[in-house]
Amino acid sequence: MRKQVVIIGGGPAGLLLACKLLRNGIDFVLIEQRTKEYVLSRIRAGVLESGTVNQLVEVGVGDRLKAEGQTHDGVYISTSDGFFHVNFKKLVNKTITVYGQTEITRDMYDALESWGANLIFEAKGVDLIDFTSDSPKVFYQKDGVTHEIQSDLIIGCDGFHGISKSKLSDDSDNGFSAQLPIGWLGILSETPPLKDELVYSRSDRGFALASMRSQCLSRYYIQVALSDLPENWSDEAFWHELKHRFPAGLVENLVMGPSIEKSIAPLRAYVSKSMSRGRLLLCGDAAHIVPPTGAKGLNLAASDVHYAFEAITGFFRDNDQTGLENYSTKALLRVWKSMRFSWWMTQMFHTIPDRNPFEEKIMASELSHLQDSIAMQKVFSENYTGLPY
Ligand code: RFL
Ligand code: PHB
Repeated sequence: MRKQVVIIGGGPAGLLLACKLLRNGIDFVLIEQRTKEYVLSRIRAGVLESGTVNQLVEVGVGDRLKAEGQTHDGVYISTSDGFFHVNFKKLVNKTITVYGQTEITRDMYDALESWGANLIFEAKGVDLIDFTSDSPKVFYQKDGVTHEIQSDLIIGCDGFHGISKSKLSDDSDNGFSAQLPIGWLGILSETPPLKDELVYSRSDRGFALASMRSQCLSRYYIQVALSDLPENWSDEAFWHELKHRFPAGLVENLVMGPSIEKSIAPLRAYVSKSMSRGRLLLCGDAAHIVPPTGAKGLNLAASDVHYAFEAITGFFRDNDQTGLENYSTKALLRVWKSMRFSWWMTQMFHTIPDRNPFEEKIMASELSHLQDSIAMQKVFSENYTGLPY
């Protein structure tokens, strides 16, 4: 098989790029190692920046998002003393949209299938070679048969555990990373959300977040030790702990119910030194992982795709390689700014075991500064709603 582009990975990054290429007549194949059902069952992101929403709408997959996504003007922030609201709309005239990653992924798969896109599922043993030459190749196995695809470009959208990331350098140390000794225990429950908008909480017992997917589907998280396991937490224990991480006045009307999903996500940070090598470009979690505080992961995948698409069209339309050469520098600039924000929010909201009492005081003071200063709230709003591309 010969294609202009091979996309490896069918998560949000790979799917968004596929939609863009298809709409612009660039011939591609997307190969995903799992089944579609498996990809759709992963409960992850919930908050979209306007840049992400705009891209989805522009590419023609925004109808359900526009109809069912909830626009939020701000977020609530709760402290040990009470809570306050940061109003993005008023401060920076921007909003966010609450719409699940599962739904975006479903919308993009539905659209791509109806447009007749070339999608290959359950591709095993994926490997890529010759990407520093003009004719890179991708191999995969399906139903016991090995396939070879020759292409002009390979776009690695295969997440943090994918193969593409390992191809970027010859040594194993390809990036900058930090691991926190904590994770987020998350549950999904068919109950109305705590409030009309998200509530981030810093408490003496650790971080908590009240999020949502719709008016009858809530997503809650509490900070736990990295070594903890979901099976250690009954629903009762989860709700009990959650209630103790918000001020009493805020949770008196909390509606509790059985969890329909329960999992722990580690809090880690990783940024690749480079996001490209020759004819191989990385997008999304394949190139970086941000801690979930601030909801930047999926949104960064979308901004990477925006830059990658510019480079790809420049290459095929104008026969110009400059975009490919500049892709990594351009994308990394925005990645590091989002990482800075996520890292700062993570440090400010969590109690981190190896931090000393002085450092805890400084972080509590960051939060009270945010509460008191309109200038700080403006900076927060600008970052939370998404920096420009
Ligand atoms: P994905 O979603 O991991 O998709 C990669 C795909 O590649 C496939 N794959 C391969 N395919 C072929 N060959 C191989 N060798 C392959 N290896 C892997 C995988 O099966 C998979 O289908 O990466 P992508 O597309 O870059 O998307 C990134 C986002 O999924 C991620 O950043 C977000 O989910 C992060 N995130 C959030 N981001 C937000 O913007 N807003 C949020 O509110 C938000 N909340 C979250 C989150 C992530 C969380 N977890 C579980 C880490 C909340 C949580 C709890
Ligand atoms: C979510 O709803 O899953 C969510 C919301 C905000 C975050 C992270 C995750 O910062």
